[in-house]
Amino acid sequence: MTTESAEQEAATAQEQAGSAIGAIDLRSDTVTRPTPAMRAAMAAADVGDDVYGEDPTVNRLEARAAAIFGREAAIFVPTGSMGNQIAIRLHTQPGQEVICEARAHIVDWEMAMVSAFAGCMPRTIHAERGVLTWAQIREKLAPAHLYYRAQTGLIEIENTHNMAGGTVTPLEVLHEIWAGARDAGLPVHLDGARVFNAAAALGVGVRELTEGFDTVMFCLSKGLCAPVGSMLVGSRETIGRARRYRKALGGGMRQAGILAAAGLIALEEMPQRLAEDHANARLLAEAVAEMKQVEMDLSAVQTNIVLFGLRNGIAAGNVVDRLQKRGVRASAVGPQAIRLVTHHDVDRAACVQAATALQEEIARTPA
Ligand code: TLP
Repeated sequence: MTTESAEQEAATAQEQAGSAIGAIDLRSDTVTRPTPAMRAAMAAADVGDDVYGEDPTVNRLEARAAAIFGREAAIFVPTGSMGNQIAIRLHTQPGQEVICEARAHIVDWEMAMVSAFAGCMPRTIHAERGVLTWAQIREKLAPAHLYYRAQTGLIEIENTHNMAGGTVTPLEVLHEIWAGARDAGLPVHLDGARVFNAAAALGVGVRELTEGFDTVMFCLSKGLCAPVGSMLVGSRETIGRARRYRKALGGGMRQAGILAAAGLIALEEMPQRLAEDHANARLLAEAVAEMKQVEMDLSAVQTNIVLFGLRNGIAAGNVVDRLQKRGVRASAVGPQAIRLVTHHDVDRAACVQAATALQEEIARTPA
């Protein structure tokens, strides 16, 4: 077989399989691939055994993350889920409650580890657009004098809020939560998987946006394009204890500097371009918002996520299947709900193309 026909065959197979490669992949910003600069840095990374604390590139990444967030320490973890679960375990005792929003990632997508690992129960609150307020949280605090009631151990906030559609919790709302939690003597953890998106949308720095949290988890592997990795930042004492839990969960990586090298570029160079993703999300949202088959609140589209409902019994799965045949990938996140996520690997032209495909396929899909 000639090289040309082998390539042709691979391309056809890929097309038939609906492969993400070559498609306009709006399923998530987790699909971003490392940039050429990241690949070069990974190849050249200086490494050592990080379980011995001897990987210079991991140490550099942790120091930079701590400095950027204005904290004493940071730890590199393989995933955002692991970072969140370590934090929850750190702040709580088995038998306590964790107050969080009803659609929080720690509830829906972290394999019940709040219960299985920390031994706690999520005490959920449905908040409009996923934005929890101190007034709502205060109502759910377990009164400390009731010895026969599970006690509140932790408050958890997600900013941006993924399943509410990438919505942003503003700084003044956070200030109230931080002050209330401090008065109540409760720790607050941030699932900041996309905190750089929140910061870009609000026009504030991540340090200011997170200063009142006891711990912050953020992902390098989503819109910031690193292939793998998240960070947990906090006090020296807290992060010291986090190292034990990371190891317990099997997250003690060895020459992890290969990954941290990409993480450093993600942290230093990629946040600056997130506004582009937000503008592209806006373009997609505006393309479908006015359709009679679509239910969407445009003002809830604040960052790189577009979440919308379908009316008239149109199944999200059917729309997603039709889009895939046209080389556009989207996620059905409910029987009649679709999520689109913009990122580095889909440029403006791709989003324009996706917007047309969306309009046509939503209009054509029968109920
Ligand atoms: N989110 C993924 C899926 O798990 C839903 C996605 O495609 O959006 N916190 C938040 C708010 C997240 O959105 C995610 C991943 C995580 C934590 C977990 O990160 P990883 O995937 O690194 O464990």
